[in-house]
Amino acid sequence: MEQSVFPKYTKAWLPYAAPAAAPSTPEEAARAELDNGLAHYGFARPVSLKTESLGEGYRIDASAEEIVIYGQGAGMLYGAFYLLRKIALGQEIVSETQQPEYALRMLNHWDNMDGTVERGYAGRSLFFEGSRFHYDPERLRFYGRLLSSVGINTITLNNVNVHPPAQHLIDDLLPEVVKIADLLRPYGIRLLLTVDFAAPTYNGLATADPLDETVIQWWKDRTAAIYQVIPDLAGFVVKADSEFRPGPITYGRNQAEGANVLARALKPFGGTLVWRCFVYNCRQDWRDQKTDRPCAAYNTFMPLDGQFDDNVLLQIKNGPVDFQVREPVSPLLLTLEKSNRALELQLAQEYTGQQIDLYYMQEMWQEIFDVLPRGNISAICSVTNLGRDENWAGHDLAMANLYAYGRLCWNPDCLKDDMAREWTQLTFGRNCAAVDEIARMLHSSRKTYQKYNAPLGIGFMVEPHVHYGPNPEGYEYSLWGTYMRADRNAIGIDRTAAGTGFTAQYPADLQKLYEDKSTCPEEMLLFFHRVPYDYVMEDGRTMVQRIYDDHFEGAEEAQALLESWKKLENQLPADVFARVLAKLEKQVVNARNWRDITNTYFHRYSGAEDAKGRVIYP
Ligand code: GCV
Repeated sequence: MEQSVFPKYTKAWLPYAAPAAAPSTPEEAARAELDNGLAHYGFARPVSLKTESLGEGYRIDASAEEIVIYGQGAGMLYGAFYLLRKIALGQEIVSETQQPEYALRMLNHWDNMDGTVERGYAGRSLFFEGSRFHYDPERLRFYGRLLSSVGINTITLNNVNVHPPAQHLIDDLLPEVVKIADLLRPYGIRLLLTVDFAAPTYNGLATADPLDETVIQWWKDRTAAIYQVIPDLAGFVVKADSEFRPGPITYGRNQAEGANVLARALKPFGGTLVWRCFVYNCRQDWRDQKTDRPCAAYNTFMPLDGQFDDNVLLQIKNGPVDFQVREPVSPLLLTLEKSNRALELQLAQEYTGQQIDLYYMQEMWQEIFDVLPRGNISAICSVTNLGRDENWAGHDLAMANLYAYGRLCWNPDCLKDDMAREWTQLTFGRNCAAVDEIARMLHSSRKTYQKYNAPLGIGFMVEPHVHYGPNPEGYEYSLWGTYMRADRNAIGIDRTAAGTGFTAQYPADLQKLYEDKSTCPEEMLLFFHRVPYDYVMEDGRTMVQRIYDDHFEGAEEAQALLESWKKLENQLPADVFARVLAKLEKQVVNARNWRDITNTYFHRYSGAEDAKGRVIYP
């Protein structure tokens, strides 16, 4: 493998030198990180590492001149990274013990073996090219360091849509997977393999029916063979019966019957079966007013609550539709009681600006945790935003999302702190003059994007397939169940008891809140209700005037982000400055397009003039 074919890459938030030699254990990695990190930050006190079994946690004793980090395996490495972070941020070092909130802190790559990344906006795959493994081992070690430094401990390599030849990652291509597992193990990172539910049929069986004895045996044998070579495999991930993927329904079985067969094959080895709940009818007819896509996951999985084995983890997208700019929390996350649940987020900015537009996610996650009782989920997962681009995430500032995500998985309490500021200080230096401004830009970015994007909880007003750029009716007459049904009087779908009944899926307090237009949070008004253009909002504006105002303001704020950035030219490395500048210039154009197309669209339907007389194109 020629190194020269691989691009260089930035050090992201780990500015000190990477260890010269590849560590073979997390303890070795911890020592190497400390040696380089302490020297880089000029930290004078001695630091030692001592073994103590604390699971993945660690204990810091700072009571004497010598600081001692106690831990074992990955726990020791997490302790070393934690201490280095505190030093980098200039925080007081105190004696304390830390444990992660969730055992599985996962990152899902949607990488294909041809080198493309589904919904990837940061270049080609870090792992694959030309239908084979193709990677820079040094870069993957750096990737391991980045993930470990924020506590992410589990990854999938390949897309949940398993495209050939990735179905062979569990058999013929397994020796190559083993190499990646070996490379990342010293960073405390375990692999999950994304498998195709129909895998037995690619291996000579006539069916993948989960109740067929030969199929059951096939999964057991294959799983045992995999654990022979990757004994610490975290388990499998499956996208079943979703967007044309095979699953138990294909064979007349239900989701629990399908999941349990794979879970039982994993059970003897302590593996987890991560089963995605993104199941809905993707062949809907827009003329059908009864089927309502947000209802789908709950309708499929709630009746099966209690039927999944204890090593099945149901992975549920944060919203009931599909990672839209603004959605309520998925009711399934709040109502399942007898099944293990994982929250699925999307760092990849599929609908949130594709790593061209700035969109910082901390506040969005905070809103989820505001309604999700602690303990309701036992794991967190996110679709990654990484690729082979020099700056890892395509947009330099999008790395703040990965950083905050890792910190969130370790402990959601971090959302109360300013993760944007922390990331900026670690990346550009604690005393960098741009810190305040960059943190401010990050925090304002989500509101700005929402203002110029689809209004008040409506989704899918985007270019079909690519999902970037405005196209109000791009998905209006499609098969995907993504309608808003605007006409000359109103916009939105009534999802209350009088409409599709979706609100009934929520616990009573939220049901009550969403059911009534006057209590429904305005940002989600058009998600839950069909609302006339002249509906009067809390502040006295009509709904359509609010849409116009938001879109004018959003485009202005995008322009202001660009102007803010221009002032930072001399405070940042020239390459970072130039890359982000180019992104913000594109964002300004994008925001104007959203403003003009959205405003014109609703103006044409409603006939309502803008109260402020601004330009809305006829
Ligand atoms: C991996 C959305 C995306 C698809 C993705 C799917 C999923 O529909 O557009 O690209 O497929 O979600 O989460 O499985």
